Amino acid sequence: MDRVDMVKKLKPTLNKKRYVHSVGVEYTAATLAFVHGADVQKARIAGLLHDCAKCIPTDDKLKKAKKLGLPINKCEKANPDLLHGKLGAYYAKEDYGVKDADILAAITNHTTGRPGMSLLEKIIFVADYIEPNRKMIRDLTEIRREAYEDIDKCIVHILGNTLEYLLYKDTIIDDTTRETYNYYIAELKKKTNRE
Ligand code: DGI
Ligand code: FE
Ligand code: FE
Repeated sequence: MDRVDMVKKLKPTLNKKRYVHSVGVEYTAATLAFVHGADVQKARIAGLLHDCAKCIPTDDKLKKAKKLGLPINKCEKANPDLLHGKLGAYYAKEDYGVKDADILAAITNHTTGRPGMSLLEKIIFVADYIEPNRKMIRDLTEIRREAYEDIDKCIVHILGNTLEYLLYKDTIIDDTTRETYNYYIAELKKKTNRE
């Protein structure tokens, strides 16, 4: 499916703010792919579609994930909005004809990240957070600079701030979010030890 057809399908499933955000993630992911040497077209598709399941009502997210037999952890059960990545990858494949496993993984893992992300997964995780339509959040100027200069450092910064925010909100935190944070802290340490 080409971009025009994807947009035709995607637009009516999202509210205006979410559509504008998706296009923002698409072109931000393209710029990151340029800088870091990833496939620009893949980055665009993953960025455009990453939130394609976001606007499904919360209860329906859980119902659909169950019906599809997707793995659902405790945190996702308590907070089914977290399932929009997994569901999004399913729709990207079934409704938008995306076959590329790396694009599907980038959509699946864009909210929590995961230890050992591919470059494309990192790009979508970061682009989601820094795209220009995001309201100004703490450290965003610095995080945007890190995104282009040291993407692993940027990931640690994003996850650190996200974990702090989630702790402050006193909501349940997905194990993967913490595991990803710890993994990339260790990666940064390895890098500085080598220098
Ligand atoms: O879909 P977006 O809003 O563009 O961004 P996203 O997919 O990163 O989702 C952001 C939301 O997910 C934000 O409200 C924080 C929340 N989130 C991220 N990790 C966790 C989490 N919420 C819980 N409860 N637990 C997590 O580990
Ligand atoms: Fe999302
Ligand atoms: Fe998003």
